[in-house]
Amino acid sequence: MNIKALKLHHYPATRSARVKWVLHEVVGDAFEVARVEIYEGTQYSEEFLRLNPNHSVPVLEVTWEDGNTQSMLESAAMVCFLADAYPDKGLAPPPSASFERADYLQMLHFGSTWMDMMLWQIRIHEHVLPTRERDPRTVARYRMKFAKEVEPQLAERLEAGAYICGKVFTAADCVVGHCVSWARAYGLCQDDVFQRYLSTLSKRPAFVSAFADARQFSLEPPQDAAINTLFIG
Ligand SMILES: N[C@@H](CCC(=O)N[C@@H](CS)C(=O)NCC(=O)O)C(=O)O
Repeated sequence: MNIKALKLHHYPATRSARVKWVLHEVVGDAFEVARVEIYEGTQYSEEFLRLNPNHSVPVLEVTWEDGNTQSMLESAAMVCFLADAYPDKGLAPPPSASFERADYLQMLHFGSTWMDMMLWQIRIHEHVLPTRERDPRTVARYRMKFAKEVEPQLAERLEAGAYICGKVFTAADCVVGHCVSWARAYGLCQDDVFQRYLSTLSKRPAFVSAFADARQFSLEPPQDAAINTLFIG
């Protein structure tokens, strides 16, 4: 069935930016964006919780040609879905038993689970949890693990090819690229190879559109922000 409309619930530079990037790659500007003020706690409103009980962005509403609307709640699923839904854009090796498809899925999910998990722990223990709940050991553990284990794996790939899966840009770059940029905000991924990677990615018009609002994001929520009392992990 054909997709009739797409609507992204988004907050600048967060995980919804990965999906916004892929949306710009596949449909240009032909999708709706609803900004969710996550520092003001809009994601905990009854209306938003009906859409996403996990109180988070992104949410992607997909309206099908029969008029039904479906909500997707996981950024990696959205990225994969969109790349496959618009095969003419060449963002993913076709879903078949191939080395390229296996490698693409491996890297997309390495970004969305393994890298993301470490960055999220650093983020909440450095910036989001109430001070009494922050654990410096968790931050130290994941900073060390990211630098010692993740960075060399990425660097080896990026030294062999401009993109995370080799010579061709794929939707896996939208996830890994977002995580690399996130990591750099924490002083990780500082080697030249990562700078080169982001410089290559940032030349894409879809990247420019997706991150045009990124400066509106601050790592630290304002002191009086509602999220400081509402956030539950
Ligand atoms: N599994 C989700 C995680 C989404 C997520 O945690 N989003 C954060 C922003 S990056 C959020 O909206 N947090 C708000 C909150 O939990 O209060 C995905 O990757 O799509």
